[in-house]
Amino acid sequence: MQEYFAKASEKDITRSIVEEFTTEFLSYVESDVIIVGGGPSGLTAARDLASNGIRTVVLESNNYFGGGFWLGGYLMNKATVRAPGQKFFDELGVPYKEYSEGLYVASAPSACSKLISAACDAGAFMLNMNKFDDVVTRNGRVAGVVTNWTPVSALPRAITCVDPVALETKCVIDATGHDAVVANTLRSRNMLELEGFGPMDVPTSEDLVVEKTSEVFPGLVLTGMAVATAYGLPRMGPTFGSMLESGRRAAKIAEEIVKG
Ligand code: 48F
Repeated sequence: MQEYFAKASEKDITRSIVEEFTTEFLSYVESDVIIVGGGPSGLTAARDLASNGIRTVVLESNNYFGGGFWLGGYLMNKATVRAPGQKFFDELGVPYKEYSEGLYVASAPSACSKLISAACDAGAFMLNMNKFDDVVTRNGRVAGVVTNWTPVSALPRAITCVDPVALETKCVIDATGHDAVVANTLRSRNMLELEGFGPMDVPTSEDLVVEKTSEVFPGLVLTGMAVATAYGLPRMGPTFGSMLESGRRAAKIAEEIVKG
């Protein structure tokens, strides 16, 4: 047999995976910003923050990043944005067409993969298969997240006493979509009120999601559909401009928090 590949063997491959992962993980046990949820809003925030030199973690419970951005709606993979949302397609180099005046449509896999790639290239630490479990609070502020490997939550009850670990940070962004998982850990303790999202109204929802993107609790910023859940805004239709714009706004707010 002609040897086509280099001689690295199983032990070298194992060492490279474990050492590279743990080295990176250890350097992000303390970070500037942790974004929980790697959908369109979270990834946009990650890209903006990391490109400005802010040490950023994206914590995602799925194996894949992208959230609802892989599909445009109704299981059909065309992503729409209303103007001026096409500027994000321009920035990412996503081909698109103007479907009607001010309404733009692109391949969702193209847009989603380019956004994931942009967040990685900007230098965010991408931590997938990690399920957010709880917040860390200190002196009345959100100061970190408690996380565990996602498969732990699927273990039988008899062996679920697998303790998680915690990561410390200056700011957490809840980008977990409609479920607003991070904000809900505060709501369940009566530390925060969440109104729950209302019926669909795309034009109203898009504007308000961006406008209401904010720090809802010291150290906790909401972005994307989590904003609608918190403020009782109409649910979003299958369009993404406000998810991307809200992510950008969340990044600005988080950067101000980090810089004090
Ligand atoms: O739902 P998702 O795409 O959130 P988004 O950025 O965008 C919403 C749109 O996709 C769409 C819409 C507007 O067009 O209505 O729904 O607000 O992404 C949320 C991400 O959070 C992850 C989840 O897997 C997904 O990738 N997530 C949810 N719970 C957890 C989590 C958790 N406990 N820990 C970590 N990640």
